[in-house]
Amino acid sequence: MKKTFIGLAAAGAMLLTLAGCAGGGDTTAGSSEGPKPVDELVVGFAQVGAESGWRTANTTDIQAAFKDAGIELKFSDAQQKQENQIKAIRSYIQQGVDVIAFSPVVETGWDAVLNEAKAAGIPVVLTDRAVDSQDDSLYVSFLGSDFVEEGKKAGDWVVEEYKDSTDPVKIIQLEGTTGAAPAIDRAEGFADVIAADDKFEVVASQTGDFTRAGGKQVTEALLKSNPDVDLIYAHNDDMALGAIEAIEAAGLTPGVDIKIVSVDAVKDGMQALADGKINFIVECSPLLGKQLVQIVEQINNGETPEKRIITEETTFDQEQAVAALPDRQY
Ligand code: GZL
Repeated sequence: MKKTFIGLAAAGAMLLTLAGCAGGGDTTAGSSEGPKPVDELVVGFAQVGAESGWRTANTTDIQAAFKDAGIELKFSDAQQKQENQIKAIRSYIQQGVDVIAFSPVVETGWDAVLNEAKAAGIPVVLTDRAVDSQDDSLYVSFLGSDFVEEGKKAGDWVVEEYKDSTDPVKIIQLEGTTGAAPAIDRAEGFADVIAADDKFEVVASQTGDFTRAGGKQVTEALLKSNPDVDLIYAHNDDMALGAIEAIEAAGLTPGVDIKIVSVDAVKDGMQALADGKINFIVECSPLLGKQLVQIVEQINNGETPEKRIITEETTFDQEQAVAALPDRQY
């Protein structure tokens, strides 16, 4: 699935428009007016929802970063519904904000509203998740993780963990929100790596929508039809934590009878990892606030931000989780 990024020329043209805009909207006084005072900037942020510990940490970090920068942040929670995010973006356009930022709940269906923002001369920044658009003039920058790489890191751990096993390794995959970039890409990266050996078999794969309740429900159902599963690959910690509840309810020991590999490394996931109920977690940092503020300030100054900014992140085994927990920010 091709994800494209803005050509620098188009980005530059959009930035010049903003630098002259009096608060976004349709007044384009050209770049002669220079940047607006930071305390007059207004940014509209359309958040996915509050579905997971990761999302809550992401929201908290972004709100704190804009408060510290003295930049007004208008915030909306779409409750994981694309139509609500589109409504919020349209509202920000109407209000004539200076920059719109959002984390697209799913990859497709954004061209119309992003073209409306472009027509209004309001630059758009993607945070966290990507859109799958053929039109590379619709956003200035995309700040977030490489989810394919995260899936590969999870797969690498599984291949290493079972390198001496000659028996089949049966895997249940708990997918994130259907159509969301992290769900699509984490599945792709993981599948690419475990394809190296046909002893690995994904016997079932189903969405738990990135929620703890979803992870528990799906795991309960899939354990009934796959009682001999060896490992669960969860696209996020919240679904892994739900799977732990289901595994324990089935009288089995998570991390031992059924191993679990997950993504995010939020505090509750790291605690389960330290407790031996999860075996490995690939970090996905939600701390995007400061970098998003920097992108907004660059836009305001008529500079061209990087079109793709990949967040830095690592991985944790059980021992590393014990050591890292005391200092975890989220
Ligand atoms: C990843 C983010 C995902 C997290 C989930 O960047 O979009 O959404 O992995 C969250 O926990 O719900």
